Order: sequence, then structure tokens, then C-alpha cells
Amino acid sequence: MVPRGYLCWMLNQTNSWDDTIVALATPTGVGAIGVIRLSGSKAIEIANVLFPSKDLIKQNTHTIHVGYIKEAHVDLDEVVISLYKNPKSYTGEDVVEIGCHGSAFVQQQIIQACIRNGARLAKAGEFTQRAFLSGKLDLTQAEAVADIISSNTSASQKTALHNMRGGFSEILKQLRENLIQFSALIELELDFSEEDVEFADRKKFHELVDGATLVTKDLLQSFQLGNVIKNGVSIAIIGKPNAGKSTLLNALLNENRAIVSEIAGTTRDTVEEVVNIDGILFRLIDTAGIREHSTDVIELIGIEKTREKIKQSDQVIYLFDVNTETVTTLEIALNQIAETNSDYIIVGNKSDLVREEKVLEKFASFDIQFISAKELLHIDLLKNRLVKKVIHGNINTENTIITNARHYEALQQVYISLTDIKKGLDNKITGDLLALDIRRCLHYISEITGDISNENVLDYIFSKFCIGK
Ligand SMILES: Nc1nc2c(ncn2[C@@H]2O[C@H](COP(=O)(O)OP(=O)(O)OP(=O)(O)O)[C@@H](O)[C@H]2O)c(=O)[nH]1
Ligand SMILES: [Mg+2]
Repeated sequence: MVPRGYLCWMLNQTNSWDDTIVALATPTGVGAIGVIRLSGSKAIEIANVLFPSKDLIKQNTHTIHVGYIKEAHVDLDEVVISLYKNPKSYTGEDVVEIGCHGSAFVQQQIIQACIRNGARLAKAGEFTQRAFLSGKLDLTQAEAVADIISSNTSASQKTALHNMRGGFSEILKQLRENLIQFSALIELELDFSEEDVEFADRKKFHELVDGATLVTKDLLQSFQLGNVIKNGVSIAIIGKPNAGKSTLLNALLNENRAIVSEIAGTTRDTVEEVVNIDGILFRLIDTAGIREHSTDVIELIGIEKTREKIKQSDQVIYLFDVNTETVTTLEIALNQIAETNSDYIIVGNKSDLVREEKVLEKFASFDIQFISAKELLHIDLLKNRLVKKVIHGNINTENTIITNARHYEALQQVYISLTDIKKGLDNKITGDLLALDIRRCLHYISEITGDISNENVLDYIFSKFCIGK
């Protein structure tokens, strides 16, 4: 069944819904095998022409068949064909997957043969778009498919899987059903407006709106974490020359990436590397040490670049040498960082050269992580601190976490509408006005799930997919 809201959009499409599409579903290039996917009403018919070994039309759904792909009596490859008959397929249409050998040349020959027999090349994300249009997935689930393809940490993988399975959709569905139920009762009251009856229990609805507001608030708050999970966190390591910034970068990466030397001013240009710590991607930026009175032109450029990086990064590590820093110089440095509004962690380095009690006493009034970057002392403690700082506790991937800016923006509108509904209830506004607020709230929920959406939004979302998905 085609969901109502999409009809207008579908009618505007240049490519008809009935087309059979084909694409390589695996990466191009040489590999053990490649999978070519066909979807549409003629998928089985097209595959059948090219696969004389068996009559595919007579075969059951969810079966696999080994044989040769032939065109004009010429063998193209020995393949394994998987059959999925509608509606039991990814797209909801007839789908044929041809598992062939991993030669780009062979794959192209098979794809071209499919096209000559009536298929057309799929656009990016078109298979998933069809799954969405046939009601197999809602928009949040379709977006989660793209997220799982691009996931590169266990946290992003788990969050995407949770949403692909409908974790987020389920919450929205519940919210929507409750609002629709109440709205129906309000509309009924409007029909009996002359008789002054109240079908919809206002107290119950008040509770329902309170509950929905809490859920929405939690979802909105999860976005900060969602962003960290999806996009990672950038951290600039800053400090005076020779503090050990490059040594720390190397220690966190567990490799000798940046040049380290006893010469102050070694790092001139910034060095950036990504490291996965406990499932979160940290983009570490080693910067040029900031020295107050430099006259060296190159060093000054480096220092300017450091200032830029401080502004651009999500977090800053202020690294200092516990042997040379004093409480006063530390305070001055921290005041300077505070002026940039950056969130920071203070790290005292080279603690291998002094007695621990001595530094603890000296810097007792600060919250500092002491380490030795060179001797790899307390690096794990620093890593724990970094993770805790950005995720504020543990990631519970069982919970729904918002990772998508589009969802976040629409949820903000849902939250505003719920607040308006609540205000309306408190002020005992009339049923017709209440119904308007509820409809507005429903509108934004439907925008997230794709029950209402416009052509541009859908095109934008699916263009982010790869071809063949
Ligand atoms: N003893 C000791 N020496 C360290 C430690 N960390 C760094 N060093 C030494 O300090 C010197 C400077 O280290 P770098 O990592 O190059 O310092 P930097 O902050 O990147 O310096 P610039 O790039 O010049 O700003 C090198 O000789 C390092 O071996 C440490 O934990 N303990
Ligand atoms: Mg350096």
C-alpha cells in the first residue's frame, strides 16, 4: 500500500514507480564476489531472460539458484541468484540479487545486459527510497540505514541499529496515537458544540501532554550525545612550547605521528589525527606552543593557527609542564582559555620528573589530571576523563538517541507545540483552538516519520545514500 502523504510527491517523479531498477550493491573494484540488485515489477522477468538454467518465474520466494548468466548465447559469468517476491523483500517489490564474481568488467556486463532487457540504472538510495514509499520503513528508519552504512564506531553502529529497528519510530508512533485519540474526541465535542459536552477528559489529557513533553525533552537532550556519537569530538591540545603536546598526541594515538624534540617551537603547523577511545571518535589536534613574545614569523603564523583551532574545536586540553608552571602562570593561561569560551581539561605533564605529593600539593586548588606523556603514565585515566567529559556518563545504546539534525529541529517544534497545548489547557481555551495546537504538533511528528514530506526533503535525504542501497 502506498502511504497517503507520498502520492503528490510520487506523481511529480520523472521516473515512474513501475520502473525496474538495477545497480551494483557492493563496492566497485576487484573483490571475491559482487552483488547486483534488481528491484521492480520486471525484476524476475529480466533475470529470467538472462538465466536460462531455470525458469525463475516458477520458483518460490526466498530461494537461491546457481547457474550461468548468458546474453545472446554468450556466457557472462556463473552466478548465484537470490529471489525475493513482493512484498517480502527489502523494497517491498520483486527483488533479484545476482551474486557474481568480483570483476568490475563482469559486473558491468551483467548490469548492461539487465538494462538492455528493460531495467534502468538506480539512483543513489533508490532501493531504500522504494522501501520507504512502499511503507516497509518510515523515514527515520530509512535514515538509520544510511547511518549504519556510515557507522565507524560501536556506539554509532548500535545507535543506528536501534533506530533502524524502529526504536525512535515507536516513540513517535505512541506520541502520535495518543494525540490523535484526544484530538478525535475534541473534534467530536466541536460537532456537539451547542450542547456544552466534554468528551475529552482534560485532566487525563494534561497528564498525557506532560508525559509527551518529558519524552520529547529527553530526546532533545540526547542530541548532544548523538552528535558526539555520529560526528566525533575535536580536541585541540594546547600549551606552552615544550609542554609535551606532540608527545601526548603520540601517546594517545599509540604511534609516533608528530615530531617531538627538546627544542621549544618544534610544532609549527597543526597535526590532526583521529583515535577511537571507548567507541567515540576523537579528532586530536596538536598545535604550535603559544609563547607570549615570539618574533619568529613562522612561529607567529603557527600561534595564530592555534588560536583558530581553539575556536573551532569542541574541547581543549590545556597541557603544562608541572616542573615549570606555577599557580600564577596556570591561572593566567586558564583565564585566556576562558575568554575563548572553550570547554577544557587541565593536564599536568612530566609528572615522572617530580614527586607526586609535591605537585598535588602545589596545584591542590585545580582539577588536574597528572600524566607523563613520555613514560605513558596515567594515559588511561586521561582517556577515561575525556570520554566522561563528552558523554556525561555511560552511553546506553538501548535508549533512543537522536543523531540527526533534521529530527532535532522538528522535535524542537514538537516541544513548542506541546508547551502551547499545555498552556491552552491551563487557560481552559476552547476546543477549536486546542485542536489547532494538537494538529500543529501532529504535523511536526509526521514530518519526522515522513508521513508528510516534500519532494526536496526526500530527494535530499536519499541522495546521501550510496548507489545500490
Ligand atoms: N620527562 C618527560 N619528558 C617529556 C614528557 N613529555 C614530553 N617530554 C619531552 O619534552 C620535550 C618536548 O616535547 P614535545 O612533545 O615536542 O613538546 P611540544 O609541547 O609539542 O612542544 P612544541 O611543539 O615545541 O610546542 C621532548 O624532549 C620530550 O621528550 C614527559 O612526560 N616526561
Ligand atoms: Mg609539538
